[in-house]
Amino acid sequence: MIPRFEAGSDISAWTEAILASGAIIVEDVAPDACIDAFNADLQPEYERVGAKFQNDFNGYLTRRVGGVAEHSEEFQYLFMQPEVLALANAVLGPHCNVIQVGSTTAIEILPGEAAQVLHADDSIYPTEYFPFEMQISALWALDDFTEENGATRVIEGSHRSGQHPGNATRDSLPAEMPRGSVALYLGSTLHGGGANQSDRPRRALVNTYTLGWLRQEENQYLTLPTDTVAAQPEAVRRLLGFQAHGPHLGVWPEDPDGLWFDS
Ligand SMILES: O=C(O)CCC(=O)C(=O)O
Repeated sequence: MIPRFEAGSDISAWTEAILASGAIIVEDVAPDACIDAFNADLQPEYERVGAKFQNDFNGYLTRRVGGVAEHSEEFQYLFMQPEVLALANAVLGPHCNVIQVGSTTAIEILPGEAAQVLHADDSIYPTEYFPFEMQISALWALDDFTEENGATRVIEGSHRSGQHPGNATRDSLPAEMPRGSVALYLGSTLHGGGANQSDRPRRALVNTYTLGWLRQEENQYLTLPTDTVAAQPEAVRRLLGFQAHGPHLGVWPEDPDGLWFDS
C-alpha cells in the first residue's frame, strides 16, 4: 500500500516513508476553490496546445500543457505549497545548495486512453553516476483519482531498482486519492498514468523539483515570457530557476535582480 498522510502532519514521517517506499500520498491539501480556478484556467490551453505532446509515450488521448506558471495564478499555490517544498528540500537539499523546478505539466487523460508505460522520471539524467535521488515529483489530483479513471500507477519500492520495470518486484498500485490531494514520488520510482476507463477526463498537475545544479527538463528561460517571470514573487522566480547555483554556476553578469550570484 502507498503510505498516506494527512496535510499538516509530521514532514519527517513523510520523508522517512518516501525514502522507504518511493512514493506517498498526502490527502486533501489544496482547497476546492484553487482546483476549480486552476482547471478553468487550463481548459482553453488543453484545447489550444494540448495535442502538441501526443506521442507513443504520452499517449494520443492525453492532452498536456507545459510552462504552467504562465497559464494560471493558482499555479503559485500548487508550486510553492510549503509542505511539498519541505519534503523536496529534505530529500534533495543534502545534495545541492538550492533546489529548482524541473518541469511543470498539466495532464488531462481522456476517456479511452491506455495505461502509460511505467517509467522513472529521472531517466533523463545519468543517474548511474550519482548514488542519491536527483528529483522528486509532486502530482496534484485535479479530479478525484480512481483506478477506473486513470489514477497514476506506482510500483511501491521500485526506487533505485535500476529503472527497468523488470527489476521491480511488486505490481503497480493506483494512487487513488480525492481531488486536491498530492502524490509525491522519487525521480527513480517507477510509475505511469493509468488507463482511463471512465467517461470523463482525469486531470492532474505534475511539478518536478530537481537538484539546483542540473539542467532543467523544461527550459524555463525560453518557455516563460520575461513579463510572466518578472511578475512572480522572488521565491517563485528562484524556484523556477531564475537564480545561480552557488557563486559560479549559471551566473548572469548583469545581475539585474540580485539573484544571479551566490544563491
Ligand atoms: O498522468 C499521470 O498520471 C502520470 C504521467 C507521468 O508519469 C509522466 O508523463 O511522466
